[in-house]
Amino acid sequence: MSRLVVVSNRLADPRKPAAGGLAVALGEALNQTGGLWFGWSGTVVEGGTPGEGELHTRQAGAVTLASVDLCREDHDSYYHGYSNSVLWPVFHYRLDLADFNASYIAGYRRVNQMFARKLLPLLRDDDVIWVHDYHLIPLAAELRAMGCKQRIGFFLHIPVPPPLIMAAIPQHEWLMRSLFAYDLVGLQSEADVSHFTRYVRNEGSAEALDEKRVRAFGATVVVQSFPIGIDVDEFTRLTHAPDAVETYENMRDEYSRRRLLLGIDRLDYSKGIPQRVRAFRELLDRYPENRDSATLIMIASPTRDDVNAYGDLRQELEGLCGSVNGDYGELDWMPVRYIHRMVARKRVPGLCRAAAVGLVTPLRDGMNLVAKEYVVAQDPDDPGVLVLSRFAGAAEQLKEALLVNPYDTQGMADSIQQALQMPLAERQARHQKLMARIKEHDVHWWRKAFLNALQAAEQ
Ligand code: GDG
Repeated sequence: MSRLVVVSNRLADPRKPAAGGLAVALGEALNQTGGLWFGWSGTVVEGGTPGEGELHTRQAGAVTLASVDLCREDHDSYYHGYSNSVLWPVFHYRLDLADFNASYIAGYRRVNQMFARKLLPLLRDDDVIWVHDYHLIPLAAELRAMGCKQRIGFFLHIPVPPPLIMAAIPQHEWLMRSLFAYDLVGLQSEADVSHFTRYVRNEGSAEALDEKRVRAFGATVVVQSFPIGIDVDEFTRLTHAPDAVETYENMRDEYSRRRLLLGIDRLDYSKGIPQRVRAFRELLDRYPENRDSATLIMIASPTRDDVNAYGDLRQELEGLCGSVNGDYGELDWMPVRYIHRMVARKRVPGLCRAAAVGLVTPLRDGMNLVAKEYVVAQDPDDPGVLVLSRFAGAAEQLKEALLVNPYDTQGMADSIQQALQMPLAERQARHQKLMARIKEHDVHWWRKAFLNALQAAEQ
């Protein structure tokens, strides 16, 4: 069996439970092959030299963790700049929030080149390399330029935008051409595959060789969707562990007369959080029977605070929550409970189980794992209802959720009302179907499907 090498912006120690489903699933594969995980150490060196960073290696069981530091200038232009102020907003269709500062691209290239330079000497001839996400799109091209012949696959965790949105990025052609240095490009959904192929047809004069192989820019790549899943067994275990049970019971007792609606996201503008509060306000307005009853718990954990658009979002959300509470709150009932902190992972399933409605309403999302976690945490005998944005990658799979358009405030309020009123038999039937699909396509399926396709991709 070839050794697996995983490359991602950040590393996680796969043995630590806080690492999350993805890290655990990758860790499992790395452990089987005695693998290597390579990425940024998380350390920013003030005043360091651009394009240079110290390499640290340590052993975590059978896995070698190799990481490099970034100097301040590289970090700001590669990470905050090109990755999170250009690629993240544009790939989520938010041209209005993109900051096309011309200096960012140099840092992005420099860090990808440095990653390639530091990784190359650590590689063995029969390694299989799996690169993750938008921070590292040009990594394979940089590795190939240095003579790397190993199989390299890429998985993009965020959406691929339609061609004309992609074309707004000044370096769009270079980025898309870079993807053709991989042997396999994995995307979250069929919509993403279709955007990718349409782009290369328009801009790269692609010929599709068969269903999955695309030839453009003088190279051939296999492009396929691999919808990412969660670790269902692990999340089920967490749901029945004492911390989650305690959280569930506390919530149930505290809100015994009330119905809980839950949102859990990073406080990111792609997640449609203000739209959700507006729909909730509309629910209280149009369906007054929910006043003094329906309570929206919104956990919006801090993220990328240094990027301007995130501060603006926080302010907008605080204003919205304050106004709903001011207009509808009673002495003993606050309609919105907004928490701008990270909740401990072990409490998340308990919160999900206590909520009659799970609100997952992104404006655009690669997949959205919270949707799957919410379903898995439910009591199958008395399950809650998932209200899911049609613009989440997960909507391609989770058809039995109530699919909503987060831009349509009234429509979303109506769907939330429908969820709150749904008869038990219908809730059970929908939950059963959702569960079956989430189980079948869990994170282990995802990892195996990707790695099998990478092995099979002709070089
Ligand atoms: C990217 C793509 C794609 C959230 N708040 C708290 C907390 N979380 C956990 C959730 C879930 C994870 O973080 C978020 O996963 P998502 O999939 O929803 O979103 P992104 O972070 O944007 O991830 C996305 C994913 O990559 C995988 O490919 O699905 O589309 O954008 O597990 O539960 N966890 C804890 N406290 C919180 O407050 N402990």
